[in-house]
Amino acid sequence: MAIGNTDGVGLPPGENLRRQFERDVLAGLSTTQKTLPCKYLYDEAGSKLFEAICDLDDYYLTRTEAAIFTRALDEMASVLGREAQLIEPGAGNCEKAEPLLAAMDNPSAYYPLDISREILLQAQQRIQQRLPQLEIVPIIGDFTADDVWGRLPQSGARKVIFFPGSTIGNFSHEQARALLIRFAGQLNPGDGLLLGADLVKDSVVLERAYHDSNHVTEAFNKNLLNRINSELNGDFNTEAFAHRAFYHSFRQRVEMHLVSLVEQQVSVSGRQFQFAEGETIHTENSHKYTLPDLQDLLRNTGFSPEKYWTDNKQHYAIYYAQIP
Ligand code: AVI
Repeated sequence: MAIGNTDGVGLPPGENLRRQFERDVLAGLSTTQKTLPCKYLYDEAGSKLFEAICDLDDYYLTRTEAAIFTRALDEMASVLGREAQLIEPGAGNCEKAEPLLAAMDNPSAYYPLDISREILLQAQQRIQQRLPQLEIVPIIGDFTADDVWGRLPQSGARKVIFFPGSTIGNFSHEQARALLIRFAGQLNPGDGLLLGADLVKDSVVLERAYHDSNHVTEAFNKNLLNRINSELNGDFNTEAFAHRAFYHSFRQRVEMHLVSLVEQQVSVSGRQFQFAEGETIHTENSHKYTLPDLQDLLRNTGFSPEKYWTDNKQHYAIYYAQIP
């Protein structure tokens, strides 16, 4: 991941990433509430586990969003307009953009941004076969870093930033605002944003989604400990930690933690960390929004909310907003 630090200048990119990971893990395990940034959940094994989560019955987000897209695709395409260019931060395998691009009226370009070169290049080939006229330029990097946005080709076409998947929920409210302000900074009046977000709902439904009966989310969460063991010479015993996910209704978020089942000491990169029995490592927040929250977020970050689509249970929303 291209993270904007300068102290690893001259090192191979992989070594820079390892050092950043090490710094973040050592810092996160040194705070009173131990915490690890959720972006590190997605190594190769973690990304596969996340794909498996998306197929779970309990994890309603992916299929609910997909159903909204399927139902409203033509309407969305007409809102995006003729010859627009689509920019997708964190595009992954681009499977959500593909049907949208196919439905759009002669889109002028697609710029998927992601840290994973391989996955982007495979997606480029696949989409190019289906849409041979479309200009596709993959941009490799971390969309939360400045340098990536500077590499976007500039043209006069209308731009639409496509940010589905409820990824916005994994940012704190402050970070989400900063991110949308960054998006708005890339856009001109009349340009748009298509944003997918998970909505506040019954806590039983929410907690089942993050504590699924197939234990895939447990494996996803614990994989972070395996990753620390293999990349940072750690000695976490994954059996000595339990997966916990709960909805915090005041903060409107599902929190994911790893709970130490015993008092124990763990070594990472030669440093020792003590865990009391019951102490947790906070590994992820997944914020849930109401429709008015989303409108406020969009208005406070320079957008004018224009239209939204939701499912009949109002579990999930896709918002279209424009720069006025
Ligand atoms: C990627 N992100 C939107 C997922 C979510 O629902 O917050 C990550 C996830 N964590 C556990 N399950 C899924």
